[in-house]
Amino acid sequence: MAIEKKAKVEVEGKKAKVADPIAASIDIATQEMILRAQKLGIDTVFDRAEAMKPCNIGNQGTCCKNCAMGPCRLPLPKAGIEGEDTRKGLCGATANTIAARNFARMVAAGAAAHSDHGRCVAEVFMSAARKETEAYQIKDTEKLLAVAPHLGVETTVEKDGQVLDRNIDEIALEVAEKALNEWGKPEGELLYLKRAPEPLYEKWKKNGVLPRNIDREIVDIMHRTHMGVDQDYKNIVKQCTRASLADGWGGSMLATDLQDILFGTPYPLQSEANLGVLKKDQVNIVIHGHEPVLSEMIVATAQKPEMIEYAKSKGAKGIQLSGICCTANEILQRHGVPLCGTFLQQELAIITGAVEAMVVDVQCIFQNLANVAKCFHTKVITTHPISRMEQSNVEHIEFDEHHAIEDAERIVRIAIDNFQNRGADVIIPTQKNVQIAGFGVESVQYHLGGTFRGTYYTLNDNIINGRLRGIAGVVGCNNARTRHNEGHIQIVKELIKNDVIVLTTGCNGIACAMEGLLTPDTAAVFCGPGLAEVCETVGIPPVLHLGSCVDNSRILLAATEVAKAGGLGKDISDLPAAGSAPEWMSEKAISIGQYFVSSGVYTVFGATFPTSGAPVFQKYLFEDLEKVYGGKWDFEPDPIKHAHKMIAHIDAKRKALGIDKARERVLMDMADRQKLEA
Ligand code: BF8
Repeated sequence: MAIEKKAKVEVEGKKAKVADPIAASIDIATQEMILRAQKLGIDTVFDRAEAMKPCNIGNQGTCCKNCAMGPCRLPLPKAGIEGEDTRKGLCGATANTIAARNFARMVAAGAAAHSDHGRCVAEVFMSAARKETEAYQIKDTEKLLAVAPHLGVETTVEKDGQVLDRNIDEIALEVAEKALNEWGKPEGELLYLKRAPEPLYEKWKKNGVLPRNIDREIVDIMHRTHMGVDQDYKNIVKQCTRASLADGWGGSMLATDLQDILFGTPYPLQSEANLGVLKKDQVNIVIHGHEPVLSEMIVATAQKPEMIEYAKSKGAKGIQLSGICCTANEILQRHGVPLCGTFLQQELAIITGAVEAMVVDVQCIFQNLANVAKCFHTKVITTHPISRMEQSNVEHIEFDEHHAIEDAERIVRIAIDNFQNRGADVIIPTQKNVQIAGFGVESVQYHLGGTFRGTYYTLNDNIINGRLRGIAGVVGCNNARTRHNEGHIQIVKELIKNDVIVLTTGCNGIACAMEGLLTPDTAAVFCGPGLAEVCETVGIPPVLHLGSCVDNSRILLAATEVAKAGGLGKDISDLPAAGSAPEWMSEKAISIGQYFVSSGVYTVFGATFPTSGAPVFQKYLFEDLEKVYGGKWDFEPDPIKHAHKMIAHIDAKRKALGIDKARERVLMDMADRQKLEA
């Protein structure tokens, strides 16, 4: 089939500006596909970012469109603000109020996205616990038994004076009920909050931010940011904290735990990443989105011998599954399915001409996928009732856990049948890298912790003795307003060069995988001497991939384990640790940032920051919040400065803990060694 050139790089008949591929991405495969798209006259997000500039006032967070008297726009005066900030909207809302309301609505949307994903998993979990579906079973009973007590579910029973193990099916059912209840229970507080270090829980309690249930905190934000309600930015931020905690320590953490129980807790495995994972002679199915409930079924179906035979009967050598965004991270972590690319590469996968089907569920899906697919043979298949596309070439196969196997088989067959429609003009970039992924709280403990003590003590010991300077969580999206993957990679490389071990999730994890940073061999090339020594001894990469964005909850729990293991203070805010989202774009990132800050983590964002038009409010986020929760926000678009702000924070925490001298000794040892070698 010849490629039809339907999506033109044109705006109102005029040739639109197109992206310079090299300026748009650091990745050669991405550059190659941007150029190919331009040659074919197909626009991609990179070109659209050139053709359309963002609204400056919206970017600064000071455009209020919460009522029909507006939008009220409060630009920052060119000369800056001297004296009192007198800017206000028609109702009198100040720049602080408007920016805080907009910020809060981002938290609400982000928390809703993560938590609704969690709810969907909890519903499937309930079906599995009730044995209403053959497709899903309780796979990881060890994890079920570990999670149950945190939801107040007993794992043993007393009978005739004896303590006996409780029936697994009963435990699963009660876990399902207790978990689902967290979204809407009428009173009390979220059960998982007590998993946090005690001083942190006490801080939340003292400040009145313990979430009551997940849904309520999101609804509360929508109410208080309605026209004429909360007009005190500090009070609005308080609710941001509550809703974001309901995400990180609620909806996201439940999503992670229940997925692990249903699909298996990840353990390290080998895979590959980048567009080069697509196969010229196989049926390529790309899975994209966030919820792994259907993709788990597609993974199982695509491996069935009868499906592979069916693919062969249509002239293909087999079926190659790969993924984009966080559904990809989910099936990577548990099955080693390769990553096709990050958020910004979704259109580019189709532009190879090699994709038979792109199967999408929810979140981070470009509507333009359907337009790009029109130019090729690719079928775009939506699967989720809340996430459909208006374009007529999109097929909707609504997933239901009660007929999940049939849904998955139908989708895989559509892809196989489509193989014969593939055009001859297929270009698959050769770039791909090997990666070791599949880390989690359990495997980090196994590799870096004390096996016998069952804690993170050995990791702490390496931080105390200075081999490791500290820990960073580097996460989040790509943003077409910055060079694709440049911030991610420069920041991570600078951190590991300075002996900071990196925990990654989301598109940062994919970017690091594409760059080859997720292999133990990387340590000798890019790491400082201390981190290199630890990686070599233990056999781990310096960057540990912990999964999707809901799996940021794994970072919270890993930090909690470090705090509890001893020697590094008592709270997350005491740790030599920092967070980063170099190229964020999603509202989910704001919710994540807020729950990290409220859990005591210094969190730096790159790209842009959505409150820059309200300096007083921004100062509250960047400085004053630290006095409340021990964590604070920061913004730094320059990747190297960004990394060094994190390192400076880590060093300040080391000093406060009195372990800064240990690191100086380690460095002296290295210099001494070098002198000896000379
Ligand atoms: O949830 S990192 S671009 S894919 S939002 Fe989206 Fe951002 Fe990627 Fe995963 Ni997270």
